[in-house]
Amino acid sequence: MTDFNQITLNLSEIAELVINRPKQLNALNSETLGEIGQAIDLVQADEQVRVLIITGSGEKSFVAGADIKEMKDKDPMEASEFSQLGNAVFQKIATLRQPVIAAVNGFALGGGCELALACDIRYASENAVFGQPEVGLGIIPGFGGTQRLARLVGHGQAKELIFTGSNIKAPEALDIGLVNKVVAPEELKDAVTKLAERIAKQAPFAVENAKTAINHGLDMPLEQGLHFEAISFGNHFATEDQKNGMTAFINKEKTTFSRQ
Ligand code: DAK
Repeated sequence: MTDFNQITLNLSEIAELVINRPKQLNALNSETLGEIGQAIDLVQADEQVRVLIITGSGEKSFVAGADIKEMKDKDPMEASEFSQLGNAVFQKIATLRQPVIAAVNGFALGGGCELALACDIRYASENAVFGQPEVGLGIIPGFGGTQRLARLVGHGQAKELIFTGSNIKAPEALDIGLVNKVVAPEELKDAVTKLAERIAKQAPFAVENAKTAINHGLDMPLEQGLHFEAISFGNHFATEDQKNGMTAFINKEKTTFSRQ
């Protein structure tokens, strides 16, 4: 366990980062964002970590957005710096070499929805609520919401959510593809852990490179993406994991992977 003020980080094969401001419904202030950034650097550098789970503390909220009390009196320059800090931290999550799963255990509003969007996979509890309420506060989503939401659910659904500032519940989030799965609140931890364990059993380089290829491909024309995939595919044939994985299949044996 690494010590922070606003978050908890547990580094192990399946690492967990908990945003720990339950009285403020885990709203993100500058300190929380800074600590999340530091935690992501630690995860990135830790060889043992195969998957990162991000969740909020308490039963009510994943993250209820950026901290409105801290944000209220910012001038345009400070607001832009705050947005850049948030974007840099969320981009670190999106490009972290390991897969990141959001365990959305309640409100995921504004910056909270954007935090979930920066993760690779989202599982939600039945009581989760998603929304981008920023236009009702006189601002627009500032931590990637206008970009990542449209890429994930399509621009029509993203525009409806962002223009109306409406909240949607977990089943609707599932319908539009905002989350991968919805489970009862008491089952969320278990469901996310099982998913993480399944990912952690696969060849780590292959999982990491698949993440990179998918992410890069989203920003490229198909032809370029396919070229990127082919180069990356070839690189795996210089790894022990490829040799062990294929040999084990042919010999009808199980194998464990070493990230080599
Ligand atoms: N910020 C600060 N405090 C918050 C908060 C937030 N986002 N959300 C909740 N809290 C605090 C409440 O003020 C309250 O504190 P006390 O009054 O007890 O001191 C405590 O958490 C419990 O909240 P409630 O009493 O309101 O609890 P309820 O169950 O009645 O309602 C709620 C829960 C989630 C529906 C409600 O709290 C709510 O509507 N919260 C605000 C949700 C929201 O609007 N989130 C989006 C925030 S805006 C940008 C950078 C970033 C962003 C935009 C631009 N640039 C710089 C360009 C991102 C913006 C956002 O995320």
